[in-house]
Amino acid sequence: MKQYIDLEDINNVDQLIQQAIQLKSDPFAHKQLGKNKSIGMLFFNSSLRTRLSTQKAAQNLGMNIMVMNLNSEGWGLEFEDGSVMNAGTAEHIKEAAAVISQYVDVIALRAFPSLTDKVKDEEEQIIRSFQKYASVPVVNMESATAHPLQALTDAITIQEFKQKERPKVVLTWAPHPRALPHAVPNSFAKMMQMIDVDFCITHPEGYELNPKITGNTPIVYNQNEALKDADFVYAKNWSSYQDYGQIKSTDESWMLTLDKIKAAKFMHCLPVRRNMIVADEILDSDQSLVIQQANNRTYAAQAVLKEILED
Ligand code: AN0
Ligand code: CP
Repeated sequence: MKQYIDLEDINNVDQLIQQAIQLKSDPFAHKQLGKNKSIGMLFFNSSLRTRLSTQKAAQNLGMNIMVMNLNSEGWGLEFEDGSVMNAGTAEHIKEAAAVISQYVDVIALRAFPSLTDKVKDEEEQIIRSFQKYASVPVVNMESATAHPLQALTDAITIQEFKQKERPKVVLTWAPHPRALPHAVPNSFAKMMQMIDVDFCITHPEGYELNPKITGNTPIVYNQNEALKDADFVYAKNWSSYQDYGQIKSTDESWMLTLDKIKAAKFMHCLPVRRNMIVADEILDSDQSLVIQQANNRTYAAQAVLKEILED
């Protein structure tokens, strides 16, 4: 693997899932692979899981780790080509990416969308600029439109817990007080199209994701109908894609309860707002996989870093 910007960078998804499960059973088997190699983890936004699990994954492979919160600790970065830098930004991405590439062997990056400018967000300027000006592989730790490490984690978790060959998986929108990105549902939907599951999406009207991403995936506006006979229920809030970044509904009847999901397993990428997205009764029950899911973040990242180091 040359980079992990999005799910298209995966050569063989089933093999990568199996590799992650293998690494989970023997995390230190490749401790020599990353010897004298470094990863630079650069954050423009908050993180708990991505930061710690990717760090742990790199550590398991014997790598050295450098972490930097670029927004608060670095110089203000300029991304526009040819700009006269007489305002807020102090350093151009051309120098920054080239310099960082001399210190590390892999750059991992988190940069959320503005949610105000759809065109700009979809250009993925930050991660694409790093890809362009860095001379080392770039790993996406959640960009404006994609969270491929999370999606790989989700596929691993479904593989581990499925009880039938082709389980029914439902992605459901759920209410949230703040406008959230589309990265997690985008990547989850794409991943579900790559593995053998019976997949549908449910959300209130007006919450359609990018149709280029949802493709032929069935969209059901009636949540209860969508949830019928589900094996896995994946909850996530996102803001409107059509009316970009807007909150069109906070309808609390979309919150997940045990009564709604019946015997299905519950998944969420975390962090989750309790009794907003999902009731305590689910998160505190054995049906919730969120903790096991978060554990798999380590092995998803480790499988990806291993392939990058081997390449
Ligand atoms: C972020 C999101 O929805 O993209 C990160 C999730 C992994 N969530 C929040 O901002 C709450
Ligand atoms: N799921 C996830 O990416 O969590 P963090 O935002 O805490 O990294």
